[in-house]
Amino acid sequence: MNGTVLEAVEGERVRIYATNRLPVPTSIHWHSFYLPNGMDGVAGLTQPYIRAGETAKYEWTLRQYGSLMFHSHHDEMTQMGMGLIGMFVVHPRNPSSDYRVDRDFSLMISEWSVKAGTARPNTLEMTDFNILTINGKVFPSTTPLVCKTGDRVRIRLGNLGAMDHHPMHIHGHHFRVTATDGEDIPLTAQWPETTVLVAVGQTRNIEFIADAPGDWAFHCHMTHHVMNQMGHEFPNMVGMKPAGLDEKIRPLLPAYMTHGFTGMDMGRMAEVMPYPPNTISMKGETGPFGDYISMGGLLTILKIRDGLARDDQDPGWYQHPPGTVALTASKADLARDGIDVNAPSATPASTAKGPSGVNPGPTTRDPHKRH
Ligand SMILES: [Cu+2]
Repeated sequence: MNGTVLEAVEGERVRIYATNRLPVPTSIHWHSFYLPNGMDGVAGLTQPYIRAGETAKYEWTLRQYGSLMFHSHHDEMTQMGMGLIGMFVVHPRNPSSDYRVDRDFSLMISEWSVKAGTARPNTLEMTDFNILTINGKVFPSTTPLVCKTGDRVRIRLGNLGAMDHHPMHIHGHHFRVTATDGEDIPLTAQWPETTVLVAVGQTRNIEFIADAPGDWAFHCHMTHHVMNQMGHEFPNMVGMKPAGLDEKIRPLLPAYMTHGFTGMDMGRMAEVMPYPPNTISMKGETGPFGDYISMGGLLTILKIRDGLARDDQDPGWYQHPPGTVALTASKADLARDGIDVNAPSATPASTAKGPSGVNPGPTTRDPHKRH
């Protein structure tokens, strides 16, 4: 069910048959819905179990619209941990003119514990989740959010992971949070943001005008949530040169890999050292400049293009207009702006004033810094 989106219209009477193909009992809870208590789907509390092989019937009239969710409400740690979750979008019966958008995306966030080389989520895990997904996929397998320049865009975010809240961050744009848990926020109560926290059990709608062509990252801002296969078992080697260490340890631990002495440049690491079978790469893919995009997990790309057709086609990488990409500074640039990259960074000599008189800060390039 992980990437499933059910859709209906406010005022409709829905009848949903839930067939249990598990070897154990289950139930389905309709999360944030107004409904009769007996349709709420809490196994044992509001209904008998749906036992293995049985089909239950849920039926009620939708008295609301919004971004809502559904999930197993029996043995949640196991069944939700195995992915029995989904989004349920109810559209308004009489949408106001300002409700309409050109693009409407639904992204369900969840998290899994899948140890390297294994094929099944560890549902006993309580804190250490290592695979974080959008609609059941990690970047670069996540679906890009394709928009035409000028489109009004809605992104519906839901989080039915076990433990982690996700500050979802957009690049190059500001949005407004327009709805929480299936209720609209009045226009007068909305404010601009670039990051919205989507806590476990919440939905958030965000809206913005896609006015800047390009490939814009949209991702969780927690740094290990844009990586895969993270774990606690590894020592911190940053700043240390572990020459030959991996080769000595690998006869004892075949998959052993030091996490680098300058950082975890795992994309490149993957090229020289294969992963164990049934294991996802730690990070992304090679981008348009031939360099690796060092993010996986909770990342998708907002691809905005001029004059795009209505149907969602991945237009490939953005072709930047000449002169609009941050490239290596030329000697002439540096000389013109009085930048001496070899000067000690703490002395006044290295902190040349920019044209505006604002101190531009240390000029030494930090290869690990990213926005
Ligand atoms: Cu996160």
